[in-house]
Amino acid sequence: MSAAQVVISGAGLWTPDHVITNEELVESYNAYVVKFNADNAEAIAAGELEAKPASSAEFIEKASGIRSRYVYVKDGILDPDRMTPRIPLRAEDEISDQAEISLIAARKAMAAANKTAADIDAVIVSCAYTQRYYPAIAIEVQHALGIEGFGFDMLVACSAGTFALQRAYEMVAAGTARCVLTINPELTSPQNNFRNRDSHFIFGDVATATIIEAADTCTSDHSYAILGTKAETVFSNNIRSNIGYMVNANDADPFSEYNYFHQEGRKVFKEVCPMAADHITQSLAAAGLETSQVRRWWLHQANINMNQLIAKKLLGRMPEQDEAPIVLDTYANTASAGSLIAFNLYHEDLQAGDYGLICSFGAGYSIGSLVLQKR
Ligand code: CO8
Repeated sequence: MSAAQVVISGAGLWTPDHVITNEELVESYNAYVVKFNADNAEAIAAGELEAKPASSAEFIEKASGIRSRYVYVKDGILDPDRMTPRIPLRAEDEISDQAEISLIAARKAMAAANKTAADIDAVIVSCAYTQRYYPAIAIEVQHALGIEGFGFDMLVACSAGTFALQRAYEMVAAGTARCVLTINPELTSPQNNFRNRDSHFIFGDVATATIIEAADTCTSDHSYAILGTKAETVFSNNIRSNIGYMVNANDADPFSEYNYFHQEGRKVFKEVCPMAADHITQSLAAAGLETSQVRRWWLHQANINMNQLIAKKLLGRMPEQDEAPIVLDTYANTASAGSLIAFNLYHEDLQAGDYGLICSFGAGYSIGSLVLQKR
């Protein structure tokens, strides 16, 4: 028995209402630095502590391509005495923050795919962090939408989006689910260390959702056959976030640098770019394609220079925005959702037969790709 042809038939995007520009972010960071250096003047003068240097909006845009980011809650982030969003704790009978934003993206994806709750058999919530361990956010979303079947959460940092799509693809191909809803509610701002100059500008909040189903049930106006998938992980300590349920048992400070996101950005850049280019070449070759045949590249959105370098390795030239759309200028790095924001915003114009590739790369290291063809 041959496996069913599997398609992506709908995509949904939730973009937060609040924007923080580089200029706003740098103004608040620099106010924090002035205060920190004044408060610690004696220790700095005695050589016991290093003075913190100022950040700059020009550096951020040049080094990353990021100009602004969306945030779920802006209140608190720019307050030099707080530097983290103020998100009120919700009661257990209220919907959780991540389920709420998941639902907005999920309903859009379901509408795009012409699906109701009755059509869907499984929900996967997959992202860099979930706000609690159980009950799974996916089960809360499943319940809110009235979906029967099952749901589960998975975490694979930057590749949580592509890896979830691959698991959904396998379920539909195997016939264990007719239709799967995958969601990436990336609430990065609570884990972003806004007091760290190297990384305070990197992340933004967003949620994306995708519908995966068998081709023979698909009635969507814009559907993409999945021609191949590839997942790859190689252990690296260069991107870490250590916050977890052991924090009290460890007598550790939950707000230490160790517990927030931190990275060796240069090393990541140097190591991940060639890995991603090789991965993509292999992924396309396995589907019988060459890079020149790919009409659109929905690449991970961490750093514009990374995307240009990877595209240049693949194409031998700089890509046009129409070929490899950049969304990180306004969304920043949204962990696993980046390539899927690009897919959401730039997929309807492709012609039947056009090839495209979704690829994520980042912490783990983890790299995931799907080769698609517009139907
Ligand atoms: N303002 C001004 N100057 C600065 C700043 C700043 N904000 N930051 C650094 N500098 C200075 C440095 O001190 C350095 O000065 P000097 O040359 O005198 O030492 C100079 O600028 C250059 O610094 P870097 O070498 O650090 O700068 P880069 O050009 O390498 O750019 C980047 C830094 C942008 C971080 C770049 O290295 C990069 O993008 N690397 C790739 C990173 C990447 O993709 N990481 C993946 C992270 S995301 C992920 O994996 C998933 C996690 C998901 C969730 C997270 C939720 C929070």
